[in-house]
Amino acid sequence: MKITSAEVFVGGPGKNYVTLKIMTDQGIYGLGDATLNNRETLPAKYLQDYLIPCLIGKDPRNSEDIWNFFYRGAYFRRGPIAMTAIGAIDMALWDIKGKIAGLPVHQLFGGKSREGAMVYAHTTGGDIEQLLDSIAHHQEQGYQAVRVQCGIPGMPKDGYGVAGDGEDANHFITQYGELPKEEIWDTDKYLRFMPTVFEKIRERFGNDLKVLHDVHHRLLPREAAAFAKELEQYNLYWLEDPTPAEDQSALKLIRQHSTIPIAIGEVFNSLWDCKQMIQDELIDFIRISATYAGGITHTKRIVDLAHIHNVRTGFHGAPSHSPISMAAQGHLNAWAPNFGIQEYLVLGTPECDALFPSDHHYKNGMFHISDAPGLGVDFDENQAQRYSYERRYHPVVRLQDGTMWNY
Ligand code: CS2
Ligand code: MG
Repeated sequence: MKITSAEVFVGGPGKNYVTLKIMTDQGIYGLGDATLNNRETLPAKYLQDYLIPCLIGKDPRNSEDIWNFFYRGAYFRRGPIAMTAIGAIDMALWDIKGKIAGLPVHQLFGGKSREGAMVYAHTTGGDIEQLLDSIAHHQEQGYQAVRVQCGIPGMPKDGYGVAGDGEDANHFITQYGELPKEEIWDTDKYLRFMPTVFEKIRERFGNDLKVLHDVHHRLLPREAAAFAKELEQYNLYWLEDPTPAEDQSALKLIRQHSTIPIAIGEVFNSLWDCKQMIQDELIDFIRISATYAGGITHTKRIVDLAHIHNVRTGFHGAPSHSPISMAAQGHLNAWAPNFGIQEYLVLGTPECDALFPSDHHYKNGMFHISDAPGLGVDFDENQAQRYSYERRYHPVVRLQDGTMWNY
C-alpha cells in the first residue's frame, strides 16, 4: 500500500481549520487536523513545503516509522508548528489504519473502557449573576462539569474567557481580532474577588457540580500557592494553568501548600515539555491535545506516562480544534484507563457539521464516539470551497501601568 498524494485545505465557518487529506493507491484516504490556533498557515506551509513531498510512496500503515522520520529527521525537533503538522499526518494515518481494519480507532488501542466520556463546558459572566445563570443553563443541557470564568469588578468586562456587555454568555466563545486586542489585568483584584465567586456557586448549586477554573497563566508562583490554598474549601475539580508553564519547578510551591487538583499542558507540544511535571507528580490532569502534541501516536505516549504517575487526562478542546482532532481525542478518551474529562463546547453549527460529517455526538454531559471505521469523521471538499483563510490574533495582556503580561 502506498501514499499517492496529500492535500491541505485552510478555512472553515468562522475558523481557519487546517485539514490534511492523505490519499492512497487503494482508494482509502485519511484525514488529519493541523489547526494551530491563530498561526494556521504555518503548519499548512510546513506540510506543503517539507512533509508531504517525503510522504509520497511511503506505506501509510507504518505510522510509527513515519512519525519518527519527521520528528527525528527534522534535526530541529519539536515546537508547535512542526508538532502540529506531524500530528495531522499521524491522525490521517490512524484514520487509514482503522479504515483498512474496518474498526474505529479506539479498537486499535484496546477498545472502550467506558461508554461515554465526561465533558466540561465553558460558563461565563460579566458578573456573578450572569455567571450563575450561565451555569444553570448548562446544567439544564446535562453538563455535570463546567469551567467558570467571571468578570472582575474594577476591571474591563472583556477579559480572558469572559463575555463582555451585549455578548450571549450561554454561547460565548473567545473572539480573536484582526489585530491583537489589548486586555488589562490586575492580579490583586482578581485574587480578592474570585473566592467569592466559588462561594456563591457552591451556595447555589451544592457540592455535586464539578467546577473548573482557568487562571490562564496569570499568577506568580507564590500568588498561585496562596490562591490554591484559599480555594481548597470549594472543592474544585481543577485549577488550570495557575502559572506560566515554562517553569515547572514553580509548581512545587503550589503542591507544598495545597491539595487542589492542578491541570496544565495546553501549550505543550511534546512529552519532553511535560515529562518533569508528570514524573514529579506536580499535576493531576494533563491538558495536551492531539492537535498540538504530534497526533495520536505521541499523545498516547504522554497518556501512558501520565497513567503510571496518577495523572489523568483532561485534553484541551477549545473550539479551535477541528472535529477531526476532537475525534482523535474522543478515541483516546474512550480507551484511556486514566481518562479524566474532556473540554468540549457544543457549539457545532450546521455549517461545521456539513463540512465535517460524523456520527460522534454529545448527550447528557458525555461525548459518545461512533463505531465508524477509522476516526469516523469525513470532510466535504465541496463545502470547503466556501471558505478561505482570515488572519486572526490572540489578545495580549498588559498590567494597568502598561507592563506586558501573560495572555
Ligand atoms: C483555553 C483556551 O480552553 C482553554 O482552556 O485556555 O481558550 C486558549 O485560550 C486558546 O485555546 C488559545 O488558543
Ligand atoms: Mg486553558
